[in-house]
Amino acid sequence: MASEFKRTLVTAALPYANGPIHLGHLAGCYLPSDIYVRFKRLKGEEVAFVCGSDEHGMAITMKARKEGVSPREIVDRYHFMMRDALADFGIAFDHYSRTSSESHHKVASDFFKMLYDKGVFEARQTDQYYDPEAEQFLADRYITGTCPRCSHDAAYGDQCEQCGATLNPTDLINPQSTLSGATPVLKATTNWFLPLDKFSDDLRTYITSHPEWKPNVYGQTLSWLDAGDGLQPRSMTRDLDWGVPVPVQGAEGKVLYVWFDAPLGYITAVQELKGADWETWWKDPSTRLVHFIGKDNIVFHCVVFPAILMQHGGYILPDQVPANEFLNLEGQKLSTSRNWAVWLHEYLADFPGQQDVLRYVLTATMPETKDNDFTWADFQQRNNSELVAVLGNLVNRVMVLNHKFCGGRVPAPGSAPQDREALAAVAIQSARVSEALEAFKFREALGHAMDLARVGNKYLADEAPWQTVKTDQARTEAILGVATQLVAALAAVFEAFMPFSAERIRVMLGGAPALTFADLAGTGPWVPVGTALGASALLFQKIEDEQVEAQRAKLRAASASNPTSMTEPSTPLAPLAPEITFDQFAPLDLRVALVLEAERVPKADRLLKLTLDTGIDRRTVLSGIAEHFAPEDVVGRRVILLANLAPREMRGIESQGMILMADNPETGKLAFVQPDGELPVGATVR
Ligand code: B3M
Ligand code: ZN
Repeated sequence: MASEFKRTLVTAALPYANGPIHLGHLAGCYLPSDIYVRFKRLKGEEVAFVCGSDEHGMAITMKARKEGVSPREIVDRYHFMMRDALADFGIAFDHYSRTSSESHHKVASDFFKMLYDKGVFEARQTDQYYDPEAEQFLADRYITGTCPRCSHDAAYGDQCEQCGATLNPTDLINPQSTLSGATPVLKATTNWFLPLDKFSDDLRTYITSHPEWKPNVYGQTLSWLDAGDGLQPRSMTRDLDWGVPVPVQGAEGKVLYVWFDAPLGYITAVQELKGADWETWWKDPSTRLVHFIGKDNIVFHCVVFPAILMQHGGYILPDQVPANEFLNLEGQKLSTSRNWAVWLHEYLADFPGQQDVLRYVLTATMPETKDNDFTWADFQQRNNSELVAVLGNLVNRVMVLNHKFCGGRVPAPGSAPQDREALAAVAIQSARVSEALEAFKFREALGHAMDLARVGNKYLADEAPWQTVKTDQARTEAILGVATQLVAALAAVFEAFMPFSAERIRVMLGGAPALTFADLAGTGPWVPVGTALGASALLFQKIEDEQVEAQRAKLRAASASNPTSMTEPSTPLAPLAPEITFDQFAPLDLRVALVLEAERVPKADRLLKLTLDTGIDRRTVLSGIAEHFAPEDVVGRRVILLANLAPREMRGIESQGMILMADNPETGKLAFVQPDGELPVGATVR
C-alpha cells in the first residue's frame, strides 16, 4: 500500500434486494473484495469492509408489482436471504447494512439537502409521461415504446436493449404504460438535476490522476467524458413513491434517484459500524477508499458518485475501483428471468461444505479483464486435478505420514540444501501472491499459491520418506518436518482464497496459529516443532461425472420450464461477446462482393489471394481460408465483405478488406456467409 495511506475502506456493490445471489454476483465483486480484505488483514493492515442491500429503485418496485406484494415485503424477504448466502460463502463483511433503514434515509436525505442548500442542483420543469389510470409518472422501465433509433418495438424509457441507445421516455414512439397498458399523457413535473456537464473538468482531473486503474475501468470512464456531447445533467429525483423522500418543499410524492442514495449506503454502513469514529474512514485523506463492483456500475462509481462527493466537500474520493467484467454460465449470459443461473443456496444444498471449491474455481476463472465462462466441466476438472490432486494430496500425505512415522507430532525440519530450498519457496511464492493481490490480479495470485503446493508435492516425491523410513528414521523425520512446515505456510497462503480449508488445515496441524504475510517472508517454523497433530481428514473430495451432469440437467430443466428460455445448444457455442452499441456497429460497411479470381499465396499455407468485384471497385483481399478451401472452390462465389477495413499488408500484398466467415460449432469447419437469393453485387448489409 502506498505509504500515504493508513487504512483501507473496502466496499462491495450493494446488491438489489430483488432476488437470491448467484455465482455471477459472487465472481463479480463479493469474492474479489473478500479475498482482498482478508489479504490486507494478513498483512496486518487496518481495513473496514462494508456492504448492504440496495432496497430502492425500480428493481424492487417492479418485482413487487409482478408478485402483487408491497416493496417492503420484497426487500425484507431478500435482504436476509442475500446476507445469509454471502455469509455462508465466507464473505466476511464487517457490516452488512440496508438502504431502507431509518439511518440510511437520514444520511441520504441530509446529503441531498446539503447539496440543495448549496445550490448544486438545477430544478427543471419538464413534461413527463403520466399514466392517468395508475395515477403515476412513468419513468425508466415503467414505459415502453418503439425505439426512435432502431425501431425495436419494446424499448424502455431509459434504454433500448436492442441497439443500446440511452433514451428518455419522451423519445419513445407510441409510448405505452407498463403498469396499465394505457397510453400515457404528458404532465408537467419538476425534478432536480445534477449538472454533470459543469463538473467535467474536475472529473477529468480526478480520473486522469488515476492512470493505474484497470484499463476496462479507466477507458470506460473516460469514454463517458469524451462522448459526443460530453456529460449531461442527470436527474437525481424521481416521481415514485418508494425510496427516500426528496427533503425539499414542493417535492411531495418524489423520491431520490436510486443511484443518488445507494452509494451513500456505503457511508451509512460505516456510520453503523464505527459510530463516532466513522469520519476517520470517510474524511481523513489517509484513508484509502476502494470500491469493488461489476462493470455495469462503473459510471456511477467513477463519475456520478465522485461528483456528488466533490460537490459536498470534505469526503475522500474512490482511490481504486477494481471492476470486473461479467461471468457467463455454460456459454450463455447469466439470467435471472430465464433462470440460467447457479444460485448460491442451491449450490450449498448440492455440495454441502464445499464453499471453497466454488471460491477456488470462481477465482481461477474470474472475469478480471474480459467476460469469462463458468462451466461445470471446468469446475469438476479444477476440483479433481488441482484441489484434490495437488493441494489436498499434499496435505493428506503429510498428515498420514506424520501419524505413521513420527508419532503424530510435528518433527523438526531438516537443513539439507534441498530442505532449505523447499522452505525458501514459501517466501518467494507468498511475495508473488502478495504482489499480484496488491494489483488486483486474483487469478495470477491464486496460481502462485497453487505453485507452492506443487513445490511441496515435488519435494515429497523427490525425498520419498516412505523409502527412507526403511533405513533412516532421522532423515524421514527431517523430510516430514520440512513438508509439515510447507503445509502450515500453505494454510496462510490460501487463507484469503479458501478460508474454510485454511482453518481445517490449521485444525489438522493441532490448532496451529494463524500467520501473517510478514511471518511468511521468514524461514519459519510456521507451526511449532513438537505440536501434537490433530486427526487427518480429506480436504477435498473428487467430484464425479454424475454430479456435474446432474447440475447441467438442472440448468436445462430450469431454463426449459421458463417460457422465454432458449433451446439448449447441442454443442458448446462461443460465449456472448461484450455488448456494443449501435454506434459501434453502424460504421461497418458490409456489402455483397463477387470472387473473380483466387490463388494461393507462396509460403503462406493459410492465405488465399482473392480478387473481388464489390460493385464500386475491384480489389484484392487476402483471406485465411486456404486450409479449408481450394482456389477453385471459391471463384464465382458471392460473399459478404467488410469493405471499409483499413488496408493491411501481409506477405508484401495489401489486403483491402475482410470476408465474413462463420465457425461451424458442429464440425469445427469454416463456412462462407452466403448472401440470400439473387442479391446483387454491391448490396449493403446492415
Ligand atoms: N444495486 C446495481 C447492481 O446490483 C446496484 C449497485 C449499487 S452500488 C451502490 O448492479
Ligand atoms: Zn433501439
